[in-house]
Amino acid sequence: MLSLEQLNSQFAINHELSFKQSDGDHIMIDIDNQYATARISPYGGQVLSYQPKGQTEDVLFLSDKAVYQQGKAIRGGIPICWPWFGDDASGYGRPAHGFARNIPWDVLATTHNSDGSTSVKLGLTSTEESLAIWPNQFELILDVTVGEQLTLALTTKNTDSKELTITQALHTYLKIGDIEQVSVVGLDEVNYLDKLSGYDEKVQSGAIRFDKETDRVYQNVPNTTVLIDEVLKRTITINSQASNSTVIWNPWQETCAAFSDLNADSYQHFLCIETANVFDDEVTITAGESHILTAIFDVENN
Ligand code: TA6
Repeated sequence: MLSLEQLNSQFAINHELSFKQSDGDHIMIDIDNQYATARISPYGGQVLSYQPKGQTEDVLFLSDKAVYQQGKAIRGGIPICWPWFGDDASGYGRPAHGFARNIPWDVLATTHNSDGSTSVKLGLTSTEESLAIWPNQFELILDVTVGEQLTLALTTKNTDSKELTITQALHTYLKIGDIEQVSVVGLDEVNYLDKLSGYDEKVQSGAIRFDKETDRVYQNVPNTTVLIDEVLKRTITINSQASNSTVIWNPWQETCAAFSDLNADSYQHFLCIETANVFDDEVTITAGESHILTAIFDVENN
């Protein structure tokens, strides 16, 4: 990993993008352009903040008890769950949601785009350590564009001589005014697996509202999911590409209390809407090929 000085010398963009030492031992990328402010952590390849200039609240939730230490996932923003989603099925005691969110990524490029938006390219490649827990050569690229919209494109390149299979999620924590005054539309009539009832298969009826712990994997999903926030008086539209699953998660009060990196009332102020390919929607990539998972976030005031 380059030093703070080297990063700023190589990648800073005058008055638009700079690198800062943050709490803990992480270096952050801070962006401030005509459209929005944002913060990206090269550790974990994780967008932590995105606030369009017309918004009084960040679009993303970031816990004020998040831990910024090597090996620990940062609680909030958009964690990258890769190359597996959920608990380690292998039983080797590998970290839940894969290893990409628990290690530093390289800064590959920063760009001031002609439309005034700002792009950042981060990369992760297989190493002896990764091969020891996941025997596949890979290159993982995250392209983030901060503008009128927030766009993330996660490219998995199979640089091995054999096919590889992944499950993945952009595990987005959206900041909300009150969990009991939001609704999610766009998943009506879609089948989902309910983690809280043994992954029973159910069918969504109408908009999703929340009055208890919710942990669902929607499958064969449409490309657009919408969050309507009656308190913050805004609508967040998520358009995805190459995503067949959407995970909807809120821990509610009891489960939330068990997280040391969340406050007791945090559950009231975030909802995870995750752009994913998980369980049956796993992705197999032949040698030399790539897969790109994309999510585009659009915010409008109501
Ligand atoms: O995406 C939902 C979920 O899998 C929940 O079951 C819960 O485990 C959540 O992710 C948080 O996981 P983490 O490993 O980030 O604490």
